[in-house]
Amino acid sequence: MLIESLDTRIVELTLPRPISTSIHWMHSVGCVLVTARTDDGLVGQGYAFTLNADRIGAFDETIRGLSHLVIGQDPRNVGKVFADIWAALNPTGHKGITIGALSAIDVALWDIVGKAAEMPLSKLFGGVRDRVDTYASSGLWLSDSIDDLMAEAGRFVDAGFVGMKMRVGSDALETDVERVRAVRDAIGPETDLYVDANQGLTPKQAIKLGRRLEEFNLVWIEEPVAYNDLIGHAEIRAALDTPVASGETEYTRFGMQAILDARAVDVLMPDLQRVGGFSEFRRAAALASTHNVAVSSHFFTEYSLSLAGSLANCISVEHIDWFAPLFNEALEFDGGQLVVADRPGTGFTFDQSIR
Ligand code: SMN
Ligand code: MG
Repeated sequence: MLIESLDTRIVELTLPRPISTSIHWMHSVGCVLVTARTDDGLVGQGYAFTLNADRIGAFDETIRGLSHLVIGQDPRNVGKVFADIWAALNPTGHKGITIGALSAIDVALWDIVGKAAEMPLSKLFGGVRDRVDTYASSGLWLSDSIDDLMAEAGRFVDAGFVGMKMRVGSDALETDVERVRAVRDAIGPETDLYVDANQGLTPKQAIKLGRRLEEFNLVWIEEPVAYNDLIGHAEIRAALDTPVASGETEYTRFGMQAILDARAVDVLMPDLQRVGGFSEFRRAAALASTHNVAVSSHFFTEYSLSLAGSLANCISVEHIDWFAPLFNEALEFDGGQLVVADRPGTGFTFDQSIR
């Protein structure tokens, strides 16, 4: 079984409305869809994306620039292809666009491996669960008014979500407190509430805000400070009862190891694209387990189910609905949890009519 072709296609998905976090303004996501085909007719898919399609062409170019290391290879040797690409990336580095390209290829090859075995990847990796906790994350933006926050939080509850994430990191601490109080009031004490500061605070600000937010019984405070301020994370973690989550902005097992060694997080949040695909996410989760730290996936809801279904220390999957139009298959919910797809490979295939 050999890979015959590796094709890419760029698709831009417009968000329902322009939105912001403390550091991002977004109106769309640009995606490079990667499709690998074997000589015996199997198809594997993966994608990389950027907010607003910023520099998406550079991702496309980097993926296509690695195709000579993929074409002609047996996809079941995904470990060899990963190692060859890793070695080839050495001069340009193991962060940023290079790793995003490797990740999309890694996901596409694993997708073929699962299809060749006629098994869902969650089972091929060694299944641990067929349902996983999730929380609504495609809403409650910093750009939303308090009335909008309360209305949207109510809609998430009505839709069956048992948890949701709101963004903090407003200009004034009191504004954040007021907004979190409003959402907590809207959803009641039983619904899980997460906050994400998107690195918008200093350690002092985060501790001050975190103390004020303890009364709202948050599941976690995410990226309270700059992603690379690991000492700052650890200080916040020591000062608060509320758990600290981070990791989405770091790359590869080496980045994850530094976070874990610094005792910076209660929950490690690798992002499939930045960590380095299924191969590297699984290594990151193993590293986290040696620190008795839980993992929760960032973005990539559909694909992360393969990981959540097979990683004992994965506690939840972030639910982002932005990428649903890419796929023929819809996510399945059961009592506020996400169902791990019981279809071969990732269980998700691109809708070829998407533009
Ligand atoms: C986030 C990151 C980038 C764009 C939107 C939201 C956020 C999350 O950090 O974790 O969802
Ligand atoms: Mg985040």
